[in-house]
Amino acid sequence: MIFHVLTIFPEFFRGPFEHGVLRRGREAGAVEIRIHNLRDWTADRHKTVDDRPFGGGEGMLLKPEPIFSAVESIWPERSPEQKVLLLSAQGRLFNQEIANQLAQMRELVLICGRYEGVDERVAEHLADEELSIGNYVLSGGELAAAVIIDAVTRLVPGVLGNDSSRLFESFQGTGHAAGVLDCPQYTRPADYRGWKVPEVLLSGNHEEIRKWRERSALEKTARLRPDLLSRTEIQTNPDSECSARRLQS
Ligand code: 9D3
Repeated sequence: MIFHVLTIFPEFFRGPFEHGVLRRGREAGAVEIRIHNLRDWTADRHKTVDDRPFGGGEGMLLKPEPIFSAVESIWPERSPEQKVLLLSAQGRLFNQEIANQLAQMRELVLICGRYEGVDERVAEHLADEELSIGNYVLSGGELAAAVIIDAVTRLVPGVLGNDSSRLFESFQGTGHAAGVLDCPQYTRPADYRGWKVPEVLLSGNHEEIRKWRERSALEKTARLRPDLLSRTEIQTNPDSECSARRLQS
């Protein structure tokens, strides 16, 4: 998989891809990340990438010409396995299902929005998808591009040593089994500052551990992510056993 990133801050991407899964993916030759400076596609002496909005208003917008020139020079033609993504606050909300779909592509261009936004003709006539990573205000698309590259890279075959988590998540729309969060997990020491690991986890009773994990995962989901449970069918019986099953979305 090749990721092209189009940005006015190429230096921003010095760090994020040098660690962990992203670094391994690149070293294994499974992914390649090419950073492109938008200013390289300007035609004027001042390398202008922005301009004022027609109709008035605060701030500046990214102009269309350098963005179209860059994408058209990276890909003179486009195949169905090459997608252009515009990262903007107005985009469709990125999620695990979109990550799974993007991981099927051969090559992606990620256009990082900046200032007050991007001339709408980029969204209408150049990008295949306009994506946001969440309902909060960022100062540009660079962090969003890094988030999407991380989420997609770990789904690319040959990036994770052990395939199981990758395959598992690719069956789930959200990455949460049956619409439930992971259960709380503990490692040593068994007593840290007087905060003790739940006794059952030290008991060696695998059936009791399984029940505790299922119940505590449901409790935690209800507390932190009740939205996930609205799509989950929960069954309980008198020995306080419970199980959750994801309903069809
Ligand atoms: C008048 C409201 N504007 C500023 C408060 C809207 C606005 C313009 C430009 C909000 C954010 C931005 C810059 N953000 C992005 O380019 C962006 C983004 C985001 O802000 N949130 C979540 N995902 C993304 S992806 C790109």
